[in-house]
Amino acid sequence: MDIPATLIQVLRGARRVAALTGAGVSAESGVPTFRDAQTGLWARYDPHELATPEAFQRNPRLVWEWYAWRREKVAGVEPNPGHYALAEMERRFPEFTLITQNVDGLHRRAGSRRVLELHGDITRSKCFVCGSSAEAWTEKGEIPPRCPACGGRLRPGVVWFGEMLPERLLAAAMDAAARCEVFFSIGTSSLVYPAAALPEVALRAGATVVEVNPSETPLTPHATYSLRGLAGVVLPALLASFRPETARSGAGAAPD
Ligand code: BJW
Ligand code: ZN
Repeated sequence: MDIPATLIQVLRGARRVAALTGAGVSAESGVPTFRDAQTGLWARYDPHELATPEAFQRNPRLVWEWYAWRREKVAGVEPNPGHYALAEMERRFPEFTLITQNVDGLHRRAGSRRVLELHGDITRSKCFVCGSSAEAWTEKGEIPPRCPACGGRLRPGVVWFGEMLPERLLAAAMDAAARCEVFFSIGTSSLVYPAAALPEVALRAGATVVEVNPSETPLTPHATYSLRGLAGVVLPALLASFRPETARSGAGAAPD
């Protein structure tokens, strides 16, 4: 993968960098994406029947079981070179913000220490009624299980269509997008808002916006660079192509 020389130059001098990831970054780990043909989860299931509060109210058992199946799938996969390259970027740039729409926890498992998980975490559960998070509950065979605090039904700890994103996380992501010099949009179809607004914010603030995706998205015509390829190939190549002028020292620092 050839990285444009002008981009390498920008990366060498960059101090504030932000990256937004989507389902595509986990595709090479074997986690199906949402909208890709054939392997996309939602090619087989209608997302609107599964990932909304209304769907949960209509058929809580179906939705709970779908998430249980996905949770199991995620537990059986490993981070890929794309996740590891992003964990390395956190060590290389003085200010690096990783923002993900993914709920699979693979960035944390790859060693990224600060991750803004905008759409939640599939391994967590919370109460549909009182909102309290539930780590443990008494198994009574009921699906979904009941909230230990109020007896309401438990639901996955993710953000569904029509729900607000965690305010503090979204504010931090917007701030990083507005302040960064380089913004990466990796493995996302750039269709779901408000996450899809983040590269728009970065562009308006004058950042260099780099898209990494094998396919075109609504962001492609606006991106400063569009690197067509798999995240697990492009991101390690990017990392190998530059050395920031202001690399951090200390444990885990990049070797020279
Ligand atoms: C590779 C690759 C490889 C493949 N390497 N790449 C403005 C206009 C219109 C509508 C709205 C609007 N603002 C808000 C809305 C409504 C809605 C929305 O955006 N709808 C759009 C569809 C139009 N947004 C919301 O409801 C959000 N809430 C909100 O806005 O609250 C305020 C509000 C409330 C009420 C009314 C109005 C406003 C919440 C959004 C929550 C999204 N939740 C989900 C489910 C999470 C839980 C779960 O996992 O089940 O999040 S939906 C789903 O989409 C999931 C994803 O995180 C998200 C994004 O998908 P992503 O990651 O981009 O995946 P794909 O599959 O779409 O794309 C994969 C890409 O990877 C492709 O491009 C491939 O080419 C690429 N790829 N292999 C690199 N190896
Ligand atoms: Zn409750």
